[in-house]
Amino acid sequence: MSDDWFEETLYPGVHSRLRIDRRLYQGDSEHQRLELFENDRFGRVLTLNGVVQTTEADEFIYHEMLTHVPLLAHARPREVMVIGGGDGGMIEEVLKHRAVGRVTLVEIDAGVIAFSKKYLGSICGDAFDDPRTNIVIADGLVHAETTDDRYDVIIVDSTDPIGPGEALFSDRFYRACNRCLAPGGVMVTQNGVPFMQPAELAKSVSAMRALFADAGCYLAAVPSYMGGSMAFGWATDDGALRATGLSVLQSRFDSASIETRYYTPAVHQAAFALPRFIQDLVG
Ligand code: AG3
Repeated sequence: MSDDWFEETLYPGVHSRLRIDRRLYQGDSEHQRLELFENDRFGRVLTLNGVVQTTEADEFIYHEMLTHVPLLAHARPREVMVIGGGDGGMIEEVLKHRAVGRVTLVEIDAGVIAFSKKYLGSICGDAFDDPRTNIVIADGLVHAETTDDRYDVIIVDSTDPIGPGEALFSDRFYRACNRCLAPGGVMVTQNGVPFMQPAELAKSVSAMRALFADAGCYLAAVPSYMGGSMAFGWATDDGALRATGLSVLQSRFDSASIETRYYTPAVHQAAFALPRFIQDLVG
């Protein structure tokens, strides 16, 4: 048995380790340090700058909850933008919605896309080559501030707010997303694990609240992001979207005929129920 371990040092005072059963890649892209290894429980594990980004075994939870929740809450999502998400898992899930005409992936690091095509086929499938996929290699903040496109759904699939991901948690970034969101559109964000990163969630949601009529978060526990449930930011000018009823969600889900392993309409609704300490963080 291997005695080689990957140690995540994201949180001061609390590190977590995954055994490296097979080391597949280690190197530096233009923007960050990239590592890929196999763990017998999680399958292939992608890390950027020492932080677990996605694993073959549990990526479905994260990617399904950041796609199907906004896409099914919205009555008619045609134009979708994913910021970050260079592993392709998010666009792969978005493309399952036939109603979506185009998904624009704005990734700062072309190296992550090339790498994922080569090593993470089980996560991205053929999504990068889909005719509805539009890949833009750019800083997400700059793209959101300057694009003439308007999006029905914006999904922020970022790293944590350290290094290249930091700008994607700023007031300026949320303002830019608000600008390029179509009327009735919704933005969702990766907002960290509230038990471990409470201040980050509080800051993001309060920044969103200043710009959008409705802002808050919903939750899902993703095992490889240690520390309990992860929070996903929710921001829209249409306050009715978060209250989309179960029967409406069910009929949209049925007609989309998408197979999921985590998402169900009931899970969608329940994900907005917040434990008291998280409710207190988001006001
Ligand atoms: N990006 C989100 C990783 C966040 C990990 N953070 C944490 N454990 N607090 C995932 C990219 C997958 N497409």
